[in-house]
Amino acid sequence: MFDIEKIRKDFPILKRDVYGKPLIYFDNAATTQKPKAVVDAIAEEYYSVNANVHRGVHFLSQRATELHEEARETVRRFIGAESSEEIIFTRGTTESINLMAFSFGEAFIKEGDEIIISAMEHHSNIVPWQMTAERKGAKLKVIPISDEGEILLDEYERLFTGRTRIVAVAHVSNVLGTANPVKEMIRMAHERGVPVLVDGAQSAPHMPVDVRTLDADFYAFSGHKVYGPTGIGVLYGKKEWLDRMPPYQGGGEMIKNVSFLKTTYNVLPYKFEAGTPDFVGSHALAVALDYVNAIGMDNINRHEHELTTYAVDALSSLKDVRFIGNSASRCGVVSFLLGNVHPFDVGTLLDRLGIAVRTGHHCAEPLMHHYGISGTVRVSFGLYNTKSEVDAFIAGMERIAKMF
Ligand code: C6P
Repeated sequence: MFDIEKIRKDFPILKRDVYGKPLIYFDNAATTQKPKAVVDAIAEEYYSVNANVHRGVHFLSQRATELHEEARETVRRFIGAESSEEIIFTRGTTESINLMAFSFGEAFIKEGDEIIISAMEHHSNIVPWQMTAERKGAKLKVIPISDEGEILLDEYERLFTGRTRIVAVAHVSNVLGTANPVKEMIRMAHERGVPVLVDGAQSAPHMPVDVRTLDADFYAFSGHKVYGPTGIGVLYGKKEWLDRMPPYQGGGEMIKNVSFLKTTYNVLPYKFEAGTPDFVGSHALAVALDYVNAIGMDNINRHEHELTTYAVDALSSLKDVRFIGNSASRCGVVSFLLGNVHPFDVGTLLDRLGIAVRTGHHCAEPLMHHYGISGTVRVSFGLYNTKSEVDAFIAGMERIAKMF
């Protein structure tokens, strides 16, 4: 049962006012609010367990290590990976992709090789690859998209050559909301022996994800977007790839033996986890994943889909609203412009009504160039949002439209 009133009670922040108005939080693609269970887990671990992991023989260290490794197992189950060796804890999606761009780049990308990304990528899935391309003398190729905001699969297919080494693509666009056909894209890449990294920052919070069904070689997501804490994220990689990739950073956990002559590296996944990991964050992330699992990712997906359709229909009835992205597969995100009104003005006026939305380029400047705009107003839903919140937002938009 998806009991929205019960769910909302789990998020203390939703009770607060902003400028004397009840908070309506529609900026979930940037970060989600945290259920009490997650905040409590963080406090509880600091109050009663805190000790460094994998280092101590003492009770607290053993217990902290257990929680950290249980969290890895929870993540493994959440994304359907085969082994917890394939789950690397990072600081978030950005660090996961940087790890990939560096380490995969070192092992497999040479001068003249090619990397494929799409026109709708977040900067975090563009810049690390540009850096690799620069370092290695490789070339970045970009999959074009339609005006509806969908990947053009024929064009994608045409980009492959004998020099293609990797495809890195968003599962769901943080601006357009488009859920890309990544399973099909992975199949097409695999036919040519090319691995695929899926940027799951905007899919992990909104839909059931099974990396083995997708056959994704790599999948990255952030804890803070899936109701967990900031500062923790995940890179999933198939063992056969990770085994062949060099470490990303040196020190601490990633080491087996050190001498001044030669250092040997730890086994997976520790080879990629230098220094003290965010063991409190990993446990709190697991609590967040247990929380969403208890509600059911299918139920969350259905609820958010209803809200998205409802919001799109209501916005369509307003004069002068232009949607940026209009894919049938839209998932939890609606971007739009109101006539010639600057997105920043719309966002500021909505804010005064207690409604938090994001405005600007959403860290996807090349996508803005594609549409010839400088930014959008973006509404993004989470599991606790309601239709009556959407009604309040539409009423706010009607007022703003009249003002201009
Ligand atoms: N997008 C947004 O408001 P980090 O910051 O590492 O947790 O996630 C980066 C990232 C990578 N890929 C996609 C598709 C994303 O949406 C994001 C983060 C936020 O849209 C903050 S810019």
